[in-house]
Parts: sequence; structure tokens; C-alpha cells
Amino acid sequence: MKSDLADLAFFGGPAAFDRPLLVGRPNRIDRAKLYERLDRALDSGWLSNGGPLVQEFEQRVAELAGVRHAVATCNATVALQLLVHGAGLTGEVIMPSMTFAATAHAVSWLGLTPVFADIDPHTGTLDPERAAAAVTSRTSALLGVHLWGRPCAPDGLRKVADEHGLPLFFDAAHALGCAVDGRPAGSLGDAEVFSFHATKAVNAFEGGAVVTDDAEFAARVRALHNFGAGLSGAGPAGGTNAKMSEAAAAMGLTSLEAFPEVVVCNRRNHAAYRAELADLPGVRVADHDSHGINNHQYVVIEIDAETAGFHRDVLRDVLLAEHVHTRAYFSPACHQLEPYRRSRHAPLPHTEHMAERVLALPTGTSVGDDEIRRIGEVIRLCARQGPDLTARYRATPPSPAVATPTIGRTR
Ligand code: T4K
Repeated sequence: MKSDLADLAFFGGPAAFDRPLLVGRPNRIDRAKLYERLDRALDSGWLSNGGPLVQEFEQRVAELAGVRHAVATCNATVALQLLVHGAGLTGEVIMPSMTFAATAHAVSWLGLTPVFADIDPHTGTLDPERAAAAVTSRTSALLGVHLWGRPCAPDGLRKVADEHGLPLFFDAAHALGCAVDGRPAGSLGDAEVFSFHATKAVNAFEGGAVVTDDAEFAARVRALHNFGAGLSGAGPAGGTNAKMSEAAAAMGLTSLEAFPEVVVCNRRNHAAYRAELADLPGVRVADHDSHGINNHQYVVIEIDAETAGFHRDVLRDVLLAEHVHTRAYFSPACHQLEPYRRSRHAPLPHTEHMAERVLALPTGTSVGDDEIRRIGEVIRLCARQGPDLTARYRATPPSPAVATPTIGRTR
């Protein structure tokens, strides 16, 4: 039991955990089923190029997204590029800055300019009014992001898109299985992109998908993701290799089977964090339920440093010393990152405010009540003694553990 600041590992006490707890730990799957699928692929001698497992995966993803077409890809970043290229976008694309760098990078990699517009401070997603204010003669699309699985305001953004004759797309990397007003993420835009990265609720080791109801667009994206094979007539030429392999689809299908259980576990974890951290001054667990149906893959707390007496980064370092590896999704915000720091955009006060506060905590199937109780104990101790914590933190030189914030990475 940690009851005094001296008990914190950051100040020399024993760490709360003897193994690291990670945000983004892959969720549990039935390995026997994965191996069975991999055996099937190996036995069939068909390992890529739209094999049976990829076809089945695409069908399952389209069903979940409530659309007719899904094109599985090797990751979501490339899927976003296929979407941008396939839609023939040029000039500027309006998007939030409160997102992973991939959203902006996918656009700028193709020579277009990401134009950041501010978020709604209550939802964290692109504010339709701010998006409207960012439209210029060079704008070719709106690209919302379903942050932490919270679906964007689809009707408000659709209105802006329609008024300006623009397509509306969504980066739905976090949002598989999420929905708003009964409409699943994936069906809200003209096309959307899911991620099946290892850290996502459903993973294919690495993977992504473009989903859409537009048969012609799906066919174009399908061709573009396979060297442009079969492309004819007007529209973007060329192509790339963005195909999902059968091994990835084997994992994706197995992970999809586990998805309902993952959501139950994530919901339970989210509720447990809320109970542990209820009524702490300046500490708030971001609620997802008032923003539609969520897969709860991201448990995010927001720290108001003024009220709490400590900054989010202090808590991040304190937790890291306890072997709890958090992630500030998403801080810095994209416009604060290279190569966008000098880009032209309207003021983004709500984005900057939120980016300064957020911290994602470990959840998923590798985390249970006991871990959450012990993480809660550390955060409550910090919240009880915020100003003292900050003073002591400032007087403590960083330890090697704090200087190494990631596992398996050199960054
Ligand atoms: N749009 C949005 C809104 C996104 O959030 C993302 C990706 C994309 C687009 C692009 O999707 P992909 O092209 O990746 O399909 C991680 C993921 O790599 C990234 O996919 C994800 N978003 C982002 C939110 O998180 P980092 O830089 O935080 O990764 P890293 O290596 O620091 O790992 C994060 C945590 O996960 C750590 O605690 C370690 C843990 N981890 C990671 C891996 C890879 C594991 O426990 N096992 C693993 O296998 O980006």
C-alpha cells in the first residue's frame, strides 16, 4: 500500500509492478485458431494477393462497418494514402490536429497540404464550424478522426462538406465496432479507414482497411492497392503494393472472433478506472459512453495541472517508475510536430488545451481489476499531494528508467 510520496518508485520506493504494464498490449486471442488458419494458408500455397483469408476478413470488416465494401491493406497509413489518391484529392485536406501523425503524414506524403482545424472541446473531434472556417478554394476534402473511437459529429461535418461540394472521409483507425445514433463507424463518411495494428482492439499484426458503400471507389482502391492492376479510364493512375497478406488476415480473423470479449473486458476496465479515480480534483477519466458506442480500447485521463497541482508529464514519469507505461495520445498534437510546426492554420486553442492534459492508461485483456486498483492507488496518492509531488519531482534528477519511455524501441 502506497500512502506517502516516499513510497513512490520515482522517489526510491519499490515499484508497484514487477512486470511492465503497457498501453497498446495486443489483446488475447485463441492461438489454436490462429495456428489452424496459418496451417490452412501454408497448406494451400496461397499466401497473398487477395487469398481466401483476406476475402473473408474483408467481408467481416464490411459487415461490422455497415458498408458493402472493404479493401484490406498492409496498414492504415497506406490505406489513408490509397483513399486520398483514389479520390483524386489535390491541394488541401482539412483535418484535426488532435490525431496520430499518420493522418497528416498520409496526406502530406502525397504532396497535399494538411490544414488543421480545431476540435470541439467536449468531444475531441473535428468541430464542424472550425472545419467550415478552414475551407479555401484549394480544399479538396474533409478528413475527420474518430478520436479514441468517439465517432465525429457526422451530420455537422456532412453539412459543411455538402455546402462546399467536398467529399467527407474519416480516419476510423480507433473506431472498429464504434457507433453513433445507431450508425457504425465506417459508414459515416464517403469512405473511412480502419487500423488493425498490433495495438488496436482488433489486430492483424499490422493491417488496415478502406471501407465504403461506393462500389466504383472500392474497385479503384482495390486496383490501386495492387499495382493499379485493371485500372482503366479516367481517374488516378499508377498504383502501389498495399496488400494484406494471408498471415495478417489469419490474425485479423482470429482477433475479430475475440473482439466481443475484448470489448466486454475494455468496458469493465474503463468502469473500474472511473470508480478508482472518481472525485479526484483535476483528474478526469474521459467518458466515452456519452459519445455513442465505443470499443473502449483507449482509457484516457485528463489532468488539469492547475487544479491537480501536478502536470500530466509528472504523472507519466511517476507511473513509468512503477512500470506503468502510459502514452499521451495525442501530445504533441500534429501541428506541434515537424514538419507541420510552421504550417498555416487557424488558432487551435482546444486542441492545445487537450493535448496538454491527456494520458492513455493500460487496458485490454492483459489488465484486470487488481492492476487498475494499484494504478488507481498511485494516481490517488499523487492527487492527494499534488503540489508536494511537483516540488519533489522538480528536485529529483531523472532516473534511467524515466529516460527510457518505450520498450523494444530506441526512440
Ligand atoms: N490514424 C490514427 C488516428 C492512428 O492512431 C493510427 C495509428 C493511424 C492512423 C495509422 O495506423 P497504422 O498505419 O499504424 O495501422 C502506436 C501504433 O503504432 C499506431 O498504429 C497507433 N495509431 C498509435 C496510436 O499507437 P506508437 O508510436 O505509440 O507505438 P509504440 O511502439 O510506442 O507502441 C505503443 C504501445 O504499444 C507501447 O506501450 C508498446 C505497446 N506495444 C506495441 C506493439 C507494436 C505492444 O505491447 N506490442 C506491440 O506489438 O504508435
